[in-house]
Amino acid sequence: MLLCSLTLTLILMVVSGIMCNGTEICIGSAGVPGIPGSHGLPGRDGRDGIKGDPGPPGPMGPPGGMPGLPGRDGLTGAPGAPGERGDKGEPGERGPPGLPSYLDEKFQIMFQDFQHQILQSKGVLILQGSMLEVGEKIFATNGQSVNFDAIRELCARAGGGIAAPRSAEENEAIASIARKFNMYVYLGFKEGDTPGDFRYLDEAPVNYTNWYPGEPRGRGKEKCVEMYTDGTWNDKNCLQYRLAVCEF
Ligand code: MAN
Ligand code: CA
Repeated sequence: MLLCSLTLTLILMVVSGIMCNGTEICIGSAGVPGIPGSHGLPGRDGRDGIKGDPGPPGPMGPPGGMPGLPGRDGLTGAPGAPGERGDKGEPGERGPPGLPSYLDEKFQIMFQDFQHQILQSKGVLILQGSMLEVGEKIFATNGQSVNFDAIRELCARAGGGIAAPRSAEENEAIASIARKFNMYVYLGFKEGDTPGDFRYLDEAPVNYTNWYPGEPRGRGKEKCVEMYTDGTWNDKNCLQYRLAVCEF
């Protein structure tokens, strides 16, 4: 039996290419790989994975479901049109008395500034030759020649009136403007219902005249008065173009 198993070991060693020396230490070459074993049993379930992304929305359900809950409030609407103007409120209580203007430093500075600006403007206009100062009065022209009504309007818009001389001095000032522009000037007079009854535009009778010899001779048909460049006057129709000279 022992002999039999030794022999078998020896045969197996030789067949599998194992060479041994006398002290039973063997050096063999690798054997032929065996045939693959059969599949094992399925393993145990692994641990749960991480949560996946939400899926796409599903298709719309069939009609006839229950009405949903009311939606959230909409956005705030555009502001409405402004309301009507309210009634004027009661006047407030009277404030404490202010300083007299001559003591109020701010007022003084503002006043001096106004004065300075007015003098500057006056200086520019006088230098331009479009303005003349006679006593309390200022005569000025813009160089335009238009009819009598247009001059009245133009002067009123400027805050004055059409030039109406009340003295020889004022008359000469207007005449010098007429000469400078080489144009006749309509004066601030109008004839009343009685021919030859010329009046200031406020109906007051004229207190100074400088008619050209023989004038007025329009016998009620020439309702306006023009000034020649020598300063004398002529009654004339009101529709000529004459230099606009205003007084302030
Ligand atoms: C024209 C007009 C009149 C004026 C005479 C003077 O006819 O200007 O107003 O009186 O000339 O000759
Ligand atoms: Ca005349």
